[in-house]
Amino acid sequence: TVGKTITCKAAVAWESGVPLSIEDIEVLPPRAHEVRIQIYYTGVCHTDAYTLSGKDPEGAFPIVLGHEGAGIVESVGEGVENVKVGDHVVALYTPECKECKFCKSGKTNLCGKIRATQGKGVMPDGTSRFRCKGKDLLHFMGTSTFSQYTVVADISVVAITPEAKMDRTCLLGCGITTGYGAAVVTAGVEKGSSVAVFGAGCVGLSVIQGAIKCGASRIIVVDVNEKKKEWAMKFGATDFVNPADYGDRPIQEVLIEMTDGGLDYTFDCTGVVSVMRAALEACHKGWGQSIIIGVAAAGQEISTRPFQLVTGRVWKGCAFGGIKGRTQLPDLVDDYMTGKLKVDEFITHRENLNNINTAFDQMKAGDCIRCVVDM
Ligand code: NAD
Ligand code: AHE
Ligand code: ZN
Repeated sequence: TVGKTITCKAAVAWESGVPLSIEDIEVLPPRAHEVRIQIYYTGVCHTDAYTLSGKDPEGAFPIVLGHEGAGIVESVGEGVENVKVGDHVVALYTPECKECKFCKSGKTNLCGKIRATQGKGVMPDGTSRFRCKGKDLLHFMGTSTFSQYTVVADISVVAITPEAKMDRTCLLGCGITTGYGAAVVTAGVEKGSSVAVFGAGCVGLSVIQGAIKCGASRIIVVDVNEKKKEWAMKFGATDFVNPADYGDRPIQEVLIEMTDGGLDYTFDCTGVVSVMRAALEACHKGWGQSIIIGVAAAGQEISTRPFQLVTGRVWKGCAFGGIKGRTQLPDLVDDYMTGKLKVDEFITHRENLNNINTAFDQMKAGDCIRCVVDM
């Protein structure tokens, strides 16, 4: 198939707010510095549902969604040196070129090289590699993992050990890495710290893992879904707080009281702007840091009294946990292989590509941490 167009199945989002439809699509060969990957497994993340809903200002249609995928390199274009045919890989929605001012700054994992075209849903040369029913389909987050074959920029892919099962490693393409990295890299939680995690989905539970790795002594999980208590405790939280148990009382007040003045670190893993505010205000005066991970809908804004920052609280955020995919993801996979990082535990549901819309329904139902789709 090298150099040829491949026809395969993909879940196509023709327009916003409508379920995905399984189509035969054509996937063109990779051009220079591009890689064609056979996707074996993909996770479904809330961000896919968010873009499908039409609330993402960057969302455009028709598009092949999906950004949490693992597979094997089928072919490579001219000049590709970082991966070869047969490599087991994870797709990276946060690429790493190692050359741009972002990559060289040592201050961020955000890479600037292809961000503009990625946001427009096209490959770095401005065109698409997907065709269906005579139309071009857009790419999503530089990855489009809801297709049996996808084409990505070479900087948007990393090879990992073939020993790791792909139905697990796909989850390192977003949710798990995001939460874990937010605690370990972005916040740099110190030993003995107190931490509050708002939202115990895949991202929040992964923040717990990261906080434990850093030696946090108290980890309070806040979630409106009582069923998440068991999940939080299983991952090592020390306390669970359900805001519904406190009526109208602002939850930041409850947390400040529980912790003698507030937390060292808080994480928003909900995407709800009022929760982001509570997370910031639950931080300890003088040094508490709040990290925004959740993606809020278009038009939503955060607010607080500036006094909260004047008195030493820090508000920040991260994408992909601040993790540099090509440099750091292989080590995370190794941590998984040696039992230092939980991954299997996150998989609560499985579906085949034909039933991918069921995976979206499960995600909304509240008892799903991650659904892995077998391509
Ligand atoms: P999820 O839906 O599985 O988990 C969210 C949790 O938040 C749920 O358990 C829900 O009950 C809880 N919640 C909702 N409203 C709440 C409230 N008002 N107070 C307390 N808890 C509340 O989602 P997820 O897959 O874990 O993702 C979490 C968020 O992170 C989403 O917004 C997603 O789009 C975003 N995300 C961001 C990045 C990034 O790189 N920044 C990466 C992955 C996901
Ligand atoms: N496109 C949206 C923002 C969506 C967003 O914030 N995406 C995160 C990853 S979420 C993964 O589940 C991200 O990587 N952000 C950094 C970036 O460069 O996109 C919007 O509001 O326009
Ligand atoms: Zn995601």
